[in-house]
Amino acid sequence: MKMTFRWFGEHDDAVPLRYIAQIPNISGVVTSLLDIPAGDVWSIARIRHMRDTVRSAGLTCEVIESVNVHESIKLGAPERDEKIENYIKTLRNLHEFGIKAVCYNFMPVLDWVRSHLYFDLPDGSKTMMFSRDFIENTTPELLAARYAEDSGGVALPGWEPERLLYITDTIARYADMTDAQYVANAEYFLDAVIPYAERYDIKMAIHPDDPPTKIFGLPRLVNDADSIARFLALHDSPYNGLTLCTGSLGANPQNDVAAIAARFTDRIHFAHIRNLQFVSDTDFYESSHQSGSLNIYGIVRALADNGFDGYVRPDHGRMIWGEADGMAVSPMSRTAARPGYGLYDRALGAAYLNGLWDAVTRGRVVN
Ligand SMILES: [Mn+2]
Repeated sequence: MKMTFRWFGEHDDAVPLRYIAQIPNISGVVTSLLDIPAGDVWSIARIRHMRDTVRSAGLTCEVIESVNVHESIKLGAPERDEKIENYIKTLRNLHEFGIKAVCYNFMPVLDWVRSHLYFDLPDGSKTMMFSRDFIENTTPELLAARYAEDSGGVALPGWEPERLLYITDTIARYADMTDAQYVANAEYFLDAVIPYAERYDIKMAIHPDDPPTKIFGLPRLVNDADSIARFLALHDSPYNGLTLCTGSLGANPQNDVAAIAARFTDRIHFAHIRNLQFVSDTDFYESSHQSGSLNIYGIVRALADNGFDGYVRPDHGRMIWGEADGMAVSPMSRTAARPGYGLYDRALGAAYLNGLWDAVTRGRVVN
């Protein structure tokens, strides 16, 4: 298990790399080039600068989250071949700088969805929340506007301005698409890309749908054990793998996340581990890594028992210790901490996960 931490880049993250490097047992950061539009090639120069910046803090840069998939690929539109070619060129360039895994998702139009970015908990912390009723009574456009206002103008990954400009039109293009067509479009992408992932030794790790249920009538691809098995079989290679996102999969109370972790360990290359607290069958808020509805111990143990040797990062945390109140983590920082991505609660999460891993593996021969 290699413990990592998500970092959004030198101009896009309030948390400095040197603080991340002080978290016990952290080996590297998971990062991206957020300003490069989906479908464009990541240049050698940009990747080198990203890698060197991370290394200068004594951290490794081996996992990218994300290289986004252009909408035409998800739609099966004619320009997809050119965009897939660009995706492969990006993988080739990432390979030159030692990238070992790429997290990506195949969610139509919208990335992750929450109803609240800063929901107040009784202890004074703030956290993200999902209310099914709220989502069913809003529109994607209203939600995007709400996010922009709540996040103080920070471009949220998955809700980048260039994506939002076309949100209404793009959603309309999915109106007649069946789930079977959507699966076929994913298969087309995998058949083209995975042979190159093998050549460049980059493990592709799809992120499950977040939340794991239909949103605004859009198709869904990866959200429970059956759909994970179906997806991995579309192109049967160790390089066609999964990001185990416990909070995404766990948002469906029917999903046994520990059982999913155990069943697919050899195809899990990256794990996002976080907890959530259900307030009803459909609604939840993101709780601390230790306290919540999910059995994080059982999930970590399932990974350890099955020989997991991939990357892990603590996932979303609450905003604690004043982080959401405008208290800058770094005096040099130009941006506020992103919802879910403050320093403190994620660092506590990493410490908890490290402790669990130690407790279940000490004295055993594991990776
Ligand atoms: Mn995740």
